[in-house]
Amino acid sequence: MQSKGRTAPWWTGVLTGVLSAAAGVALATGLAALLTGVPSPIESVGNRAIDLTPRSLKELAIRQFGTNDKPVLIAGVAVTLLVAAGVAGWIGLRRPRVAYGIFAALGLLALTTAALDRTATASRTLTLVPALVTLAVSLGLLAVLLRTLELAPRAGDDVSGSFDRRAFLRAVLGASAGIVLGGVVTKYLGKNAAADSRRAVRLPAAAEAASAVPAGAQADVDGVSRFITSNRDFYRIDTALRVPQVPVEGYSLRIHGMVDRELNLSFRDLLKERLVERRITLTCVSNEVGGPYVGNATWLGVPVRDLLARAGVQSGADAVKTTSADDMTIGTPLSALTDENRDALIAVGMNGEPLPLAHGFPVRMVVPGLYGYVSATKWLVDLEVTRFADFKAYWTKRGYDAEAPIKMSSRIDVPTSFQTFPRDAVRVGGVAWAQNTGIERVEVKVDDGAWQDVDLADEDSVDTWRQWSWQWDDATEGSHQLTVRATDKNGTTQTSDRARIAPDGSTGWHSVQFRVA
Ligand SMILES: Nc1nc2c(c(=O)[nH]1)N[C@H]1C(S)=C(S)[C@@H](COP(=O)(O)O)O[C@H]1N2
Ligand SMILES: [Mo]
Repeated sequence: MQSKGRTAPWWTGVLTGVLSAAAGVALATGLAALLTGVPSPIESVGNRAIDLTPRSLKELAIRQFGTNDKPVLIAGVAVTLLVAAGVAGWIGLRRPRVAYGIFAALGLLALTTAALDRTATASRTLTLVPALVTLAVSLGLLAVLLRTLELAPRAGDDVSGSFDRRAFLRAVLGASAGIVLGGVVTKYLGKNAAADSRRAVRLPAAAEAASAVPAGAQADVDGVSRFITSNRDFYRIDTALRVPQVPVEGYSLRIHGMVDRELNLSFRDLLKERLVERRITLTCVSNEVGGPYVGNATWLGVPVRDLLARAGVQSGADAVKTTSADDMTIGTPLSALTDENRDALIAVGMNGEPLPLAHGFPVRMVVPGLYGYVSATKWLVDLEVTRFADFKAYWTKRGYDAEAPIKMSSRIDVPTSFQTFPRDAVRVGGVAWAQNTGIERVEVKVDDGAWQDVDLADEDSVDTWRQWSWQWDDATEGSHQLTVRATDKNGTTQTSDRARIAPDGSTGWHSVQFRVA
């Protein structure tokens, strides 16, 4: 018998909701970690959020959080869920049915987002299991906990009642144990089939190795980027909350569409092809002027044009649509892939190693001169020869241009913002790139002074960035601004017009404030 208008304290309800949801999600996350290609419920909700997020918000997230946008999104989803669950539990003290309803709705959200999750590579049925576990565990715990909170009349007291504290405590401990178990399984027992597979890969030597990097390619100024970006430092941009797991066992690349002969190549088949090594500077369209989303690596791979020639491209095709294991679609002009003067690669190696998992293991595409979102498909599984008129790629649907050559740009690495130099040692430097065309000239100016030519480091190739350095000999004390601009080998100088990253890449000059003391 429950006395009217009285319930257990509000916080017991909140705790009930939070613990029930957290235990359900934690156990499901542990389970997902044991299965290959099955996202956890939080990831599936996050993945859906990524695909539904308007472009402007994505740009904001990248600007605000950089490559941390993923942990921030995961935390956002988790906090929202726990708040909703806490409120549901609190309401449940008076109206248990409403609480069950809210939990059922959250479970339904988990189920739908799992069903729609394009990053899942396991079977649909398996993909739904974590969401079902979440639903069952959370609802079950909610029911158990809410029952322990029902008020029973105290002996000799018919006005107030009390709930069964021992039973409540037991249930709280049970739910907490579920959370700990899920966490431990996720952290220590989680499988990564792709990591295991990668460890076993031995790449053959290149049939055509890259030439040595020219000795003078690295600008001699402390703090300027390394000419070759290490795999660890290489920027990462993708929509994958969790890196897709694509073991080489069972891997196959399908080449089809407007071709005479469809090809299906296993990872071993690819390694038997003529592998060439090329240094290529990759750039993201999301790179703001002066931004970090650019990197230069040595890639090992099969020239795409070799495979296209074997497949036999039919007339009328003007595009290649590539698809990744996580269902990212990317459209690339066919001409860029068949161009004899630019080695577009189906890459398997990066800086002497198999591709890192986050950079597309086991196979990705790399095309000199095109922004990543129109060329650099990671976890590549499907290549279709087609026409631009016949499809829209992921980012094209979201307002970015279908074709996007990398825009010439230059960046100041030294000084960093508000760095202070002694007057006799104002040495600055950075990088400039104009893939496919090459950098001819870089100039800097201090404040509103005249443009001055810098020292250009040696060129490696037109497809790699070029470093530069400059010394300000008659430096004056005080605060200054350094600005840089580049000119390519066609004689075009970087425009000062500021363009935003959408729809086809930023423009403008990079400036940095510094001090001379
Ligand atoms: N599967 C997949 N491939 C992808 C992307 C992605 O989101 N998913 N992002 C592209 C973009 S926008 C860029 S700039 C490059 C970045 O490659 P990196 O992370 O190895 O630097 O990958 C491209 N390939
Ligand atoms: Mo990108």
